[in-house]
Amino acid sequence: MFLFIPAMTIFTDQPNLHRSQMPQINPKQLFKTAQEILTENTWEGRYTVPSPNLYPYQWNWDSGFVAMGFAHFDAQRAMLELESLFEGQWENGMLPHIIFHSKKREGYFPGPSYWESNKVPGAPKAVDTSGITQPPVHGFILEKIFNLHRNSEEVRGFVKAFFPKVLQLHRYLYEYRDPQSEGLAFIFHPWASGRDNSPLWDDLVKTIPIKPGDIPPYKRYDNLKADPSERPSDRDYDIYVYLMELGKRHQYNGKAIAKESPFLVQDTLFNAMLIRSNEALMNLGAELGINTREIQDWNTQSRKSFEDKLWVEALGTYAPYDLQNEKHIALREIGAYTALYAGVPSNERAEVLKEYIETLADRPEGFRVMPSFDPDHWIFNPRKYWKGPIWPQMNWLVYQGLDRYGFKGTANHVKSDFLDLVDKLGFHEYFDPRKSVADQLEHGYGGDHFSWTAAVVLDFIANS
Ligand code: 9WN
Repeated sequence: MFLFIPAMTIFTDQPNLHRSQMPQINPKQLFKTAQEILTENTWEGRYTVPSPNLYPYQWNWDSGFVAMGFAHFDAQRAMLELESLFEGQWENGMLPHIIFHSKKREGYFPGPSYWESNKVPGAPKAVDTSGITQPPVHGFILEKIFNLHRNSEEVRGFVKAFFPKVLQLHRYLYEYRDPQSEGLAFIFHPWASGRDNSPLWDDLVKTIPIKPGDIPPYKRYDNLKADPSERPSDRDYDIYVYLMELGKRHQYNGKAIAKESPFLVQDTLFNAMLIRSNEALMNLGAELGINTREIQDWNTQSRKSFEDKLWVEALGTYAPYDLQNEKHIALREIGAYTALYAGVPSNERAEVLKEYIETLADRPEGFRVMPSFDPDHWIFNPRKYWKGPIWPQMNWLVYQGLDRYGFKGTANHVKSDFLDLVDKLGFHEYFDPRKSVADQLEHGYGGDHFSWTAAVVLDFIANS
């Protein structure tokens, strides 16, 4: 595909960002490096790993973003990425968070043999997978690929054939993960939120008692490959293992897990992605002549429940709901702001969300937007994984939401802050939001050569 990328400065109409402070980036170079990263992170010609050293398998929502990145320069690879990912889909529709195409690779816990997916009826026979899922981004990624290649018969054919797989994933979420039929799917593991050690889960997991013998011995690799001070704690990992063991005992059956799991959460990001993906499927249905009545009914209810149940007036934002303890997890955190992309908030609420994001940009100590957690909370940590750093795919989602509601200046600020970080600090997993600190660093945090960082750069630059 031919793509014209003009030399440019990322402009923003954000009033508080003066022209002299506007980041100068080299979009052609960034675009090229991003292409190289996705190509080099693709293994066996068919699937892409998030980061070759740290995460050596195919991950669920990472591959969604990867497919979007490829769609900007190689439609075949975009389609193959989704196809290889959905090779891991279970018969009941569940899409696992990791697909272990290559069993021989080691150096990640929990690896292919941990999950025992091969013992679960309806799990794929040809490939091992994990037993939990991740935010359902695939509907809107499919729509993205379609929109970029709407004149290609091959892509149209692919999208039409692929549509039922995404539909089946959504049907699984409504059937197995929504015991009260509220239209809000639950997750039973922090990893399924995509935001592993977010402070959101801290209080809840503290209530989970782990007695000796409750969890098997295990060996972490993540803290050997990335700076351990940035990674989740050992106690976090014990909880992750405890909840995986619980899932394994029930063969990962959502209905059975709902009765027992101490961690049962209707998450903001997870449900915002479901709603946005429902909407994308409805749009695709209209384009391709597919009946979407069932999806429309789901989505009407999901949108209403999200608005009614997850909004916390005192915070002025949405918050996940803890189903076991029947209360909000009332903390200010980035997942809530992705509701904008799902088109959920009323204009009044959208304004409140946008204003908060602007206050982040205006802080006297100098922040890039948008940190993953509330910088005014004592637990905020700008280096520690999901407790504060800026994450590429989250910035992309927040950008899309602001843009959808017409908040172009704030949206462009989010985009330009992110591109500026990658330009200065490389294609890392996450970044320090404090300008004074990040500008003195030589690289970002976590894994390097990171796939969704590349994918987000490709999409941002192609649409600039
Ligand atoms: C567990 C791959 C994944 C992302 C998640 C991110 C991190 C894994 C880990 O890496 O989680 O799934 O081992 O820490 O939190 O969002 O999909 O990039």
